[in-house]
Amino acid sequence: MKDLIKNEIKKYVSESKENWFEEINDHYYDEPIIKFASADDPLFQKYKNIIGDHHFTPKEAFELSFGEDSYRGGTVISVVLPINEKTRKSNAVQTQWASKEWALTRTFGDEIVIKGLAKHLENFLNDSGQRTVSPYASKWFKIQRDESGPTSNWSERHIAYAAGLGTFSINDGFITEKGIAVRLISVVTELKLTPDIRIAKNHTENCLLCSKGICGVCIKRCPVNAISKEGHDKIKCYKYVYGEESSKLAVSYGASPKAGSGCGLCQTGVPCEGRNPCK
Ligand code: B12
Ligand code: SF4
Ligand code: SF4
Repeated sequence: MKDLIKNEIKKYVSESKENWFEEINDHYYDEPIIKFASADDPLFQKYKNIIGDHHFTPKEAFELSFGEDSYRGGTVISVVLPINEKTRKSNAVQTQWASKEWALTRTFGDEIVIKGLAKHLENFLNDSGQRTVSPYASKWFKIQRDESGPTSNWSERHIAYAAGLGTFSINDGFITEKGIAVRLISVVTELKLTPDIRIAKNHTENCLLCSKGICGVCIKRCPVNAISKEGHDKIKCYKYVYGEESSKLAVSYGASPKAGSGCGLCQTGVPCEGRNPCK
């Protein structure tokens, strides 16, 4: 069953017209990596302390969609979507703002491809008789503000960490075997599958600065000094990534003003861009 699910996701990414990016005559996202976590993994409960009480466990996410007492255990499926190399290279030469390709990926890749894949996987499993929900595509998904910046009630990076897909970094970005320039999506299903094993020794193992004390290239790449050896200033980053200039730039590129241009300079032109730099 795991192979069937993986093949369905890979087929969607390679064949769906939504993933075709005219601007580069190639896909928005390359072949995905897919892993599985038990919905009862105790780490999800620990996220209530690590992230905050507002962050839902898989059980809560499932019951928000299928009603109280509907949960009988299951699996969280997490997917890494690597950003196309042509898009990555276009952003790697930028020094202030996102490239056109990066900005169009932010609008169309995120809103159409990622949401489309989430709905596709949800429908595929529901049609096979396994109740499934994609938090990102559900009505209850929310981003709120706390004192350190925006935070959601379903953090895809924490879900991917639980599934053993990689680790966080000094700039908060999630470094996978296909690097940091990726997007993430997940679903919660009642289907019970063998979980993958988390091999990372800690939650920042794949970052050269966090684990070996070297690198720091992303610190120099950030145009607003939102990254330091102490970590990532989310409010500074948020103001830049979603500010007025970013909206105007997005419109000039033909992207959505609400999505903004994005930035991602800390995810491109860095040693962890397309690979795990610690390997
Ligand atoms: C809100 C948000 C933002 C906010 C805040 C980001 C943040 N750090 O939380 C702002 C506006 C700043 C932002 C910016 C960007 N974002 Co954004 N954003 C989100 C969103 C919607 C929610 C994130 C969230 O809930 N965070 C929760 C907080 C608590 O996470 P955190 O503070 O990073 O967590 C730390 C602690 O938990 C700590 N920790 C301490 N102890 C322990 C112990 C353990 C065991 C663990 C696991 C962790 C841990 O480690 C973490 C890292 O320091 C997600 C989509 C989603 N639903 O997940 C996308 C998402 C995170 N964004 C993404 C991207 C691509 C971007 C941008 C590049 C913009 C762009 N598109 O050009 C920048 C990159 C900024 C950066 N350096 O990471 C991608 C990330 C891809 C990746 N490889 O990491 C996501 C996952 C979207 C997606 N679907 O793919 N984003
Ligand atoms: S550029 Fe270097 S310091 Fe920054 S996240 Fe990547 S590996 Fe870590
Ligand atoms: S997304 Fe841009 S502003 Fe935010 S931390 Fe990365 S480089 Fe800095």
